[in-house]
Amino acid sequence: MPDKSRVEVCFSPEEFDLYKQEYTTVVAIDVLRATSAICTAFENGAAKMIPVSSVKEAQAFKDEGYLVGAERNGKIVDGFDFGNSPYSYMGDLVKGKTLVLTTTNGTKAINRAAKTHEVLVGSLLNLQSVIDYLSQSPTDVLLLASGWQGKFNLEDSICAGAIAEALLETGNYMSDEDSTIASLFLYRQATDNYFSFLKASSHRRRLRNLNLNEDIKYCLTPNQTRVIPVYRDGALVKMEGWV
Ligand code: 3SL
Repeated sequence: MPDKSRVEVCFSPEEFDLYKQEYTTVVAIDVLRATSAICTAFENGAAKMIPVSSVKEAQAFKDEGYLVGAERNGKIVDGFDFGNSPYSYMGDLVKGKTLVLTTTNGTKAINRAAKTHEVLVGSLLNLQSVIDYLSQSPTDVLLLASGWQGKFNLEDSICAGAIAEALLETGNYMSDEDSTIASLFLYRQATDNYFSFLKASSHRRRLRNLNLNEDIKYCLTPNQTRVIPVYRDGALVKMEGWV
């Protein structure tokens, strides 16, 4: 019988170096809201999305005429086309376009992992699709929560727990890190109602104070798309031959 693949959860990009050697694929997760916005853009026909880590880099793309989203601390950065709301990435505006995005945590997590690994973008929006893909093509996979400014957060860890649970159930995966066990526990507690489970979470509070309740509801509603964004040559594109 072939060896099982490994699935583990990393709670924050700050811990990434402790895990990175052993994995082929990283799934970057930022449920509220970066990876949800990215999945939404591809569902709405975006051609490419360039994740950049700093506002300075984003400004350089803006100066070249790109459509650029920039968010810091939940707010649109002045002078950019949009921020991080998934609702900004719907409709004809994004169709066929190459977009650029910088966010407080999500794009940094993607870029950090992309230097050394194949990176897929996961969220609750494309949860089942990511599970199906990794079930069909088992590989050593690290589920990388973007967290908040280097710290643990609930929503990304719950999404990681949902993916880990489904992959372990296939029998083709194993895990032995406590972070994965903790994510499984959190996911099982939250699965009946993410919205109410996350009521007290710091990021939900932060976004609610910015009147972003509709964004939160949308991002916490699983399986609205089958797209899987994947990082190739400096940009995210829709995974070819999938959906
Ligand atoms: O940190 C991020 O990447 C963002 O998704 C944060 S926020 O949802 O825009 O506050």
